[in-house]
This record gives sequence, C-alpha cells and structure tokens, in this order.
Amino acid sequence: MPLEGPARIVSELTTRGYNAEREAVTLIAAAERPQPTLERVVDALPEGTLVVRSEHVRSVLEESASASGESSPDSSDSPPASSDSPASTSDSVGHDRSSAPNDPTDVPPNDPPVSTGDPSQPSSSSNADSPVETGGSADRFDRGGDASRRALEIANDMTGESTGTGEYKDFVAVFRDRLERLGSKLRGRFNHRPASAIQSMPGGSEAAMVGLVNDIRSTASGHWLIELEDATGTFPWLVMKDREYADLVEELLCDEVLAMEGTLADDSGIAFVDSMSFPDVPRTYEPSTADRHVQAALISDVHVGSQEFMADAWNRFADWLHTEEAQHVEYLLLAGDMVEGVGVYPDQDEELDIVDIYDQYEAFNEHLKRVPGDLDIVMIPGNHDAVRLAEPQPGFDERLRNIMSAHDPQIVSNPSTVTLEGVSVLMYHGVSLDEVIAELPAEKANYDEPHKAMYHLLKKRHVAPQFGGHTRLAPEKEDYLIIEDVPDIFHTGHVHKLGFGKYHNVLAINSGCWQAQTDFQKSVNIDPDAGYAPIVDLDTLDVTVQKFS
Ligand code: D5M
Ligand code: FE
Ligand code: ZN
Repeated sequence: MPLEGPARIVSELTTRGYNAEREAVTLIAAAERPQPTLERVVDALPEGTLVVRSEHVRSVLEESASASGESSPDSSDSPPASSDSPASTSDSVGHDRSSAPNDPTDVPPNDPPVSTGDPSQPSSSSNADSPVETGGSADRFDRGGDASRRALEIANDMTGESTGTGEYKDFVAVFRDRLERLGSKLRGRFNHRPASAIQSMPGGSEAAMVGLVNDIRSTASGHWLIELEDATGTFPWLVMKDREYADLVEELLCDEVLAMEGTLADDSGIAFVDSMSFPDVPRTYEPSTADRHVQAALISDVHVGSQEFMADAWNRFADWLHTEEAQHVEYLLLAGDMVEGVGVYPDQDEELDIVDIYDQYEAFNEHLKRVPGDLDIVMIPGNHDAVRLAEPQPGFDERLRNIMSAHDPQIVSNPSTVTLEGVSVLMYHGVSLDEVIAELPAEKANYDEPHKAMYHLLKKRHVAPQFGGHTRLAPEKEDYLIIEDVPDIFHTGHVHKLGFGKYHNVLAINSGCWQAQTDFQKSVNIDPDAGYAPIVDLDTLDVTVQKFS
C-alpha cells in the first residue's frame, strides 16, 4: 500500500517497533517514492535502533541520489529539513512510548521552533496526511486548520481588581456577599425567616432559615448542634443522631451556606432539623459541549525548580503534543504551582534545584517553549507561586508575565472560569481540598479519589468554604470563591493525585503533577501521581489519560 503522508509513515514505523524524529518522517514523506525509501531506511538501521533519525534517512537518500542522480529532497518543493537546532527537530513521534527513549537528557530543551503564528490564521495545510508545513514549524499536525473555530473566554478573573485591605469590615462584607449570593440559590425553595424572626416564633412552629454555618458541636447525648448565622443574628439547629440527616452533618464545613427546615422546640430557642439543603448543582444539569472534535489537556503542579521536577516526563508530554495522536489537543490549562517556589514549606530549600524564584520561572518558560506554539494556554497560580497566598490569588504580576511569555499564555486569577468553545471550565488550584479531605470522613473524601472532595465543593457552590484553616482568604468587595454559575468542567490540582468523575453531570478533574515524591510527602505517605496528562474531549467531556512517566 502506498504511503500517503507523514501520518501513514509514523504508523508504518510504529508497527515495526520504531519511533521516529519529526524530521525523519518529513524527509521520507518528501522523497519521490516514500514506500521504498522507508524500506531502505529500515533495512539500513543499525541494530538496536529505537528511533529513526533524520541522519538515517539522509544517508539513504544521499546514497540513492548519488546512484540515480536524483536531487535531494532539500532542494525540492517539498518541506525542507529544518535548519533549527537539533533539539527543535528531535521530537519523537509514535504511539509506543515504552520503547521511546525520547530525550534522554534532563536538561531544559533548546528553543524549539517558533509558533506557527497567529492561531486565528488557519495554516496552509488542512489535511493531517498532507506534507507538513514549511518553515521548520514544530506543529506538523494541523491543529491550526480549525483555529478559526477556537473560542476562549475568561470570566471571574480578579487580577487587578483587588480592593480589600484585610480589615474587619472587609471580612464582614465578603461574608455578607457570600450569604446573599449563595442564599439566593436556596431562598426560592423555602419559606425561610431571618434568625431574629425565628427567635421570637412560638414553640412548635415550623421554620426555615438560610444561613452560614457558624459552629458545629456534638452534644453530650451524641446529637449535633449547628448554629446558623444570617445578617440578623444566629439560631441553633439540632440534628438528632438517628435522623437520616445526621449523616450529612459530617460533610459540613464552617462558613458554608445552607438551608435548614424544622420544628421549634416547645420552649423555642432551638429547632429540630427535618431537612438540610445545599446550594448544589441541579441533578439534571446538562453541560455544554463543543460542536467539533477538539481536546484540552488539563494539568497542574509542574514544580519547576524542585529537585523532583520530572523533566523527562515533561519532555515526553511536550513531544507527544506535537504528534498526530495529539492533533486535536488545542488547549492547555495549567491549574497552578508552575514552579516550586521558595520558602513555601519548612526545609523546602534542601530540595531545591533552582534557588532563585525568577530563575525558576525562567526555567519553567523554557519547558513551556517545548509544547506546540499554536496551543491556547491558560494558567492560574497556586500556593507555590510568587503571588499572594491568600485566595483569591490574582494572576502573576508584570515581571513574571514577561518571563512566562512562551506561546503568549493567558494568565488569570485563582480561581477563574475559562470557556472553551462553549464549555466552561472552572479552574481552581485546590488548597481547600486538603481541608475537605481532613474534615470529611474518608469514604466521602480522600487523597486517592480527589474528585470526590471536589464534588463537595460543587455541592457547596464554593471553592474554599472554610475560613481560618489551611486556606487563607483575602477579603475583597465580593466573594470571588463562590461558584456562581455551574461549570461544565471543574479543574483543580494541588493534592498531586489524578482523579476524575462526574457530579450531577459536571466533570471534576484533579490533575496529577510533574514532581516525584518529595521527602515530606514520603514522611506523610503521599504517593503522588506524577507525569500524567488528562485529556478531555470537549465535544463529549470524555477523559483519556496519557502517561509520560
Ligand atoms: O502540595 C502537595 C500536597 O502535599 C498537598 O496535598 C499538600 C501536601 N503537602 C506537601 N508538602 C507539605 C507540607 N510541608 N506541609 C503540609 N502539607 C504538605 P503542594 O503545596 O502542591 O506542593
Ligand atoms: Fe503542587
Ligand atoms: Zn499546591
């Protein structure tokens, strides 16, 4: 069967157990008779070769050119061999990564070829099997063909909007905003009363209240007392231990907003809970999907600068993005912890590979350069990044933006919502997940199933409900941490575990990381999922996981 183009050549080589450099494939595709050329190249490979390199092809082509007087492909109209540095053309292609040595070195890559340019300009070639674009582009497969159909919008980015001074009145304002906005998702469902009105209702009355959880206590007899607060005051609600709702008490976090319905005790002053409701995601929620086959890679926690940063796995990921298999990946989302940072945890400096924070970002940028230039990239900061720790975290400052300029990423706050061709993705780094996992019983939230912890945030419609624990809060004029609109995808990281699942049809994905186990993680038995990239089909919300470690 004739070899129709690079894609067929790659598949032909992989079925014979070889991976191939991009340039080698280009050269074979450009030969006058690709099939016999491929046969001759394979025959001439030194024993033990795993990757077909451009040198292998060139020597075969030169041989046959001198035998037949043919011109070399370099002088034909076909795609020229790249004149860039070797690193720019060393991208292995193929599907069998297990046999792919890829880049055996651990050094940051040299500059790969520049981007194909403006992604809104479709590239000249729209057929993945047609010869590659000219100009030594890294993007052999034609992502750009549909670039005109790309659409990316950002919402809820609070970068540059920070007004809070951290004073008491700011905290009052942000909690008021939370109660108002999350409460409005509940108020329509109940005949609710303010705390002050309930305080003066006669015993035996039915009552409902929407409030913030102010306190959770167990009583001497094993029941639960939950104090709800609203703008008028507080009221205590008693959940009897044998009621069906008792099970929900262990899910509660302080400062979340919910509704309680129940009956006032005879001497009033307290109410017995009959039902408890959360702002939640409707069970019937129907997520939006893209109207073409297009994918997004959702990753986080790169931790460049740490001795445990897995450069090899990253390089394999970046190289894979250049292959045909990844041709539909047009978006790359990074949910924080781009670098390891400095002084984040005690004794962290002992595990630093790069000690200067700006040097860490420079190195991160070098790694970012290796991914295809025509990806649309969005990133938010995490707790290791050089922005304020308190949430919401504004996007990186000018100096860091200038450093992290490879492929012109969109840099937004943590959290932010990015909508890709109609599919909304709530991006949040995920520090509150530690808290959810610590507070809830293990079957409801644990490190091995981080997506389950995410479900609780969706149910509470807030990315970091509890104030005063791990998660630091910077009060702003509004509560940016509220999940105002139901997202189609919820993307977090931070806990360094890969997990995904659906909650009321919303896809929750916690990316793994690109950092091998640190000494601290070893000491507390955190076994990270390092070197994986979850890839989401935006037209179906299906997930496939690519492993690079
Ligand atoms: O944290 C990755 C995960 O490991 C996250 O679940 C917190 C936890 N972690 C890591 N180092 C520490 C220390 N020193 N104290 C407490 N918890 C820790 P990340 O912040 O993304 O590196
Ligand atoms: Fe991290
Ligand atoms: Zn983190």
